[in-house]
Amino acid sequence: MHRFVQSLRGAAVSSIAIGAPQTHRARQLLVAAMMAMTLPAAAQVAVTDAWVRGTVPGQKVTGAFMQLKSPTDAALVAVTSPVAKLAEIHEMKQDAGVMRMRAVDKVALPAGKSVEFKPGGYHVMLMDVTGPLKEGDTVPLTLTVEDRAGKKQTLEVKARVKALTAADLPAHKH
Ligand SMILES: [Cu+2]
Repeated sequence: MHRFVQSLRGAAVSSIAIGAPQTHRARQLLVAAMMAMTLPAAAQVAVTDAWVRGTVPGQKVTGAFMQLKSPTDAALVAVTSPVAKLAEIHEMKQDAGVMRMRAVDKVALPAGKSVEFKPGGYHVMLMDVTGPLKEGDTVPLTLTVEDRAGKKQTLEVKARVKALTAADLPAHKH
């Protein structure tokens, strides 16, 4: 009986002894793999102050705004969000004295320069919004950024919904 317990204990100890380094090694490999995947992205574009303008029931269109800063020359080429069936990158500017917005294929993110998406300028137009967005809600956005070599990376961003009146988004004219 005593021997049986001894051998059991021995087995348990040896399995821990074998198990621990394996787990540790597996973790190291996992961390290495994760770093290999996320390092280029982490060194990529910083997104700050991401927010979405709130909507009222029935409102299908709103804007998302943020600041983007890339350490290397890059461009924002696409945005998607689960709250909108379609998201476009828009630019708003004066055209013969009238403020107009138009969809653009990409927005250049020059190295080290902060590029602002704001009401009256570049913005992400969320269209066919699936439901009302209330102040304090979080809207996930997936940004696709392309580097100069044409390599694409995606960034997950959580944008906070601000009240409808938070900033004035000029009338939507296309
Ligand atoms: Cu727009």
